Amino acid sequence: MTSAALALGVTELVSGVEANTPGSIASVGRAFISWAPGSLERWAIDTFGTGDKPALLAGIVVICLLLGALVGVVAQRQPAAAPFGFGVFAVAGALAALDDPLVPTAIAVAAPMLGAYSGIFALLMMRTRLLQSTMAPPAPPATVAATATPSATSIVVESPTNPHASRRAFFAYAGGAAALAATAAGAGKALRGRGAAEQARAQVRLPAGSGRITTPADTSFDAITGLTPRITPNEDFYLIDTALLKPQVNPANWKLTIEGMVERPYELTFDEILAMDLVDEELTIACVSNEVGDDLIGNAVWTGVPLLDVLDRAGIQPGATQVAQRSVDGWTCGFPTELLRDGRPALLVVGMNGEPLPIIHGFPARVVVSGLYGYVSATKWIETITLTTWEDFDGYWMDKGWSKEGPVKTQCRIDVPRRGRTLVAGPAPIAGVAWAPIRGISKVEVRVDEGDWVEATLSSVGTDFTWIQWMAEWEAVPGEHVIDARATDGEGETQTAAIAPPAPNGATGYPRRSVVVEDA
Ligand SMILES: Nc1nc2c(c(=O)[nH]1)N[C@H]1C(S)=C(S)[C@@H](COP(=O)(O)O)O[C@H]1N2
Ligand SMILES: [Mo]
Repeated sequence: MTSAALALGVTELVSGVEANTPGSIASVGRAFISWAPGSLERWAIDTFGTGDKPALLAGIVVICLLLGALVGVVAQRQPAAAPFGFGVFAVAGALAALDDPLVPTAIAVAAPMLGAYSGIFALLMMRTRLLQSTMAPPAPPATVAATATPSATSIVVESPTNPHASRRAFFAYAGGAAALAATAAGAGKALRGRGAAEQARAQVRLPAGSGRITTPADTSFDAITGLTPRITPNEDFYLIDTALLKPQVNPANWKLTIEGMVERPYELTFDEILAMDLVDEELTIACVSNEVGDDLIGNAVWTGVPLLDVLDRAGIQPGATQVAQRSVDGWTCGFPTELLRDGRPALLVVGMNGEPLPIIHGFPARVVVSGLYGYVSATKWIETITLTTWEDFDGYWMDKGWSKEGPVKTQCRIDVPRRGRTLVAGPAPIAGVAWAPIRGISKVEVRVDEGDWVEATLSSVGTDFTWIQWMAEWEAVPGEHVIDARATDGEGETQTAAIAPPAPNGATGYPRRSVVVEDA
């Protein structure tokens, strides 16, 4: 087990030699996520979720250590098990790393190999100690001097021969190897996160005034305790992606390539993007896997260049019906080119709520397209935009049970009364948010205990591209109640009551809140 830890540690150390390269453990995790069947993958992303997925990484480490322990036990009888067992590990690790576009090939191969070599070496060394400790009677003192070179053979020859000494030596070696493993893993981590991306981000200056809400800001609804604020602060913004370790992109070594069915393929540096005409758009984006009533949705002021400006510079060819995108970590998606010309905001984004794009949200640049779920449009850490045809390209989620087109469905959420709160009888607000980006919201209604629908008051909001806050007065009477809500979009279409799960193209049904009201 210790030798397996050493193997992992050395592997992580070697892969840390190149800054910002994921370690093999992370690559295995990535491979697990992307090779898993769609449903399991969805589960893993939702469960390990919205943070950094440490649970998955810890799980991989524990499984490796347990398998390592097994190899150790078998190797006690059969030393050949050591090279065999670790060899299998190394090959699996290398395959996962080779599949990871963020890992250079040399490191993908060298890191697990050196790791495995360290593991085998440590295991065989400890095995020798252990065998000697159980050997009786003690063999005569070794005649080969302890000055022999520290190779595997010399260790066998110059070993102490007293069983107790051997046992002590075994534990000393095991302890030493464990300490070395921890040091190596730690050093690898430190090397990797040299922070070039974070430093570069700290130096980015967006145009003065970026991130301001451009339409009249009615903040009166923000006073309702528990109601979602109109603008989602960056630190509260939902986080969904397949990346176990967020790509650390140094904009100095990055460019965006525009290629495919265009007249003049070209590349844009980060500075060139910043020098273009940047605009601010307040836009709500949502994840297709958001359940009714859940919070994989957020609203921010995005600063960026209209995507059409970027693509027109390359000259889009007439037959190019799909805008395909790829991130530095190999994630892909695509949407119909015609959506760029129907009036919806579609941006190459560099700023979020007045700040440079946070690393976890795609620094240095990402795409945001109003009215489309993130899985078909919102590439973070974007690297390539390829104009192609609708038939010729399928994005990452396409063969995993999700629809090729991903328009955001009309939906609303009840925030107040808050979940799990007991109310006191009397006036109580019912409030929440509603969205139907690009169509806008014309009406929200609520009902209590499946009674008559009552129209809620809408906060004033300037565009059809954001969610709106809504509120209704309610005289709460003692007892248990259920509250439902439904939204109607700007085209007069009311959201459906039919319950559907997120797959393949977004959950439907009315949001419902159960409340208990006590006597005043
Ligand atoms: N590179 C990359 N970009 C990605 C994804 C991803 O897995 N990798 N996930 C997409 C999905 S499914 C969503 S919903 C949004 C979420 O963006 P956020 O994490 O900034 O909220 O990012 C999109 N962009
Ligand atoms: Mo998503």
